[in-house]
Amino acid sequence: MQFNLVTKDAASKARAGAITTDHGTIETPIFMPVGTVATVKGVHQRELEQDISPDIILGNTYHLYLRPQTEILEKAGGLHKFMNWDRNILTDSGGYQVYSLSANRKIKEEGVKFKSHIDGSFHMFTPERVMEIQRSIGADIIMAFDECTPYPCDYNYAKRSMHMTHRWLDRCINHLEKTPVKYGYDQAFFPIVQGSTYKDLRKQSAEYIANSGAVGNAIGGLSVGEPAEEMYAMTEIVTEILPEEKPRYLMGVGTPINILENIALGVDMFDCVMPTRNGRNGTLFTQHGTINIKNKKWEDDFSPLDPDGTTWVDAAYSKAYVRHLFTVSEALGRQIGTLHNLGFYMWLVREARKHIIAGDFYTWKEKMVKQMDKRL
Ligand code: PRF
Repeated sequence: MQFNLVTKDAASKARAGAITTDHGTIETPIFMPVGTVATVKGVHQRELEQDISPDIILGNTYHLYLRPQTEILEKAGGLHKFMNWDRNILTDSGGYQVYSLSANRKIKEEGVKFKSHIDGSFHMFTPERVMEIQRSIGADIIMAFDECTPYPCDYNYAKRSMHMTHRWLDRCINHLEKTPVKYGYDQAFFPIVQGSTYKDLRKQSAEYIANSGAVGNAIGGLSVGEPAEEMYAMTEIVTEILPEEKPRYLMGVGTPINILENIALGVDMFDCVMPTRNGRNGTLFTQHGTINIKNKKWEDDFSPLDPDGTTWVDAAYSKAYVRHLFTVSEALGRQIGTLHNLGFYMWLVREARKHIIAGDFYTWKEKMVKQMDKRL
């Protein structure tokens, strides 16, 4: 994996860059649509490739390990072939899903024992096991096994957890060296900064992660319920320390405003279920604010779904029609909502990149944040 910094913004810490892997080039800043179980929910591959066209999507180790299971993915020749996606994929390690999804879990130094949210069966994730699973899935970027602390989190717990995440990182790196790739192409490994909302812990963790010498670095443990200002403060501390010449990935963030604010703080990569999940329940993001398309007020509004939108659904369907589809619970409504939101998120990060390169990112960002902060 290679990262080229193209432009640094003068008025903020925003950067435009390009990551290149064996599955192509990813222009940053980037938003990665979430494809948890080998599908970006509600989107055909042709629509994903042609209408949304992200350079990279995300998959989840936890889900793919439980279903279809690693054995099937190996037989398929890896996740790219299984789902017919030949651009980049990143897999999260399960270090978050285990805590947020499994029915119960026991966290120990050795790893995490958890009960499947699907059939109640017991499983054990260790840093070593998670590296092996991610080799079998075969994503282009794979993540360290970490513990994402909840919010709020008491200082002593956060400190102990952070140190364990650091020890787990060393085990991941050791084991990865001994575990060859399965499908002939390279897999880049990203470690994850933790430390909850404590400045000294964030600083210590960022230093540890920076020293691990990885090709890219991630920031975890944020957007877990803390106020946005606290998230931005933590991002700022961490991006001051993480090496400038390597991509920075802020995990599970966030709203369109969160994304622009964190780009301004030097983050290059984002993922979040928000555009897809909210798209399925009728919450649509636009340049001028957020719409609940199920609202009665759209009942006879025959104007385009999003007059400023760049995805074909934005001009092809009216608000009244999409509202109707949600009212009658038709799958097409959820599909249109998903395409609109993913199209909007991709537009937003591509536009951010253009403005970084043009040199007016900061003023554009300020304007966008103001106009998006509305409910329509
Ligand atoms: N760790 C991992 N994945 C994550 C997170 C984390 O802290 C978050 C936190 N927002 C989202 N996804 N491994």
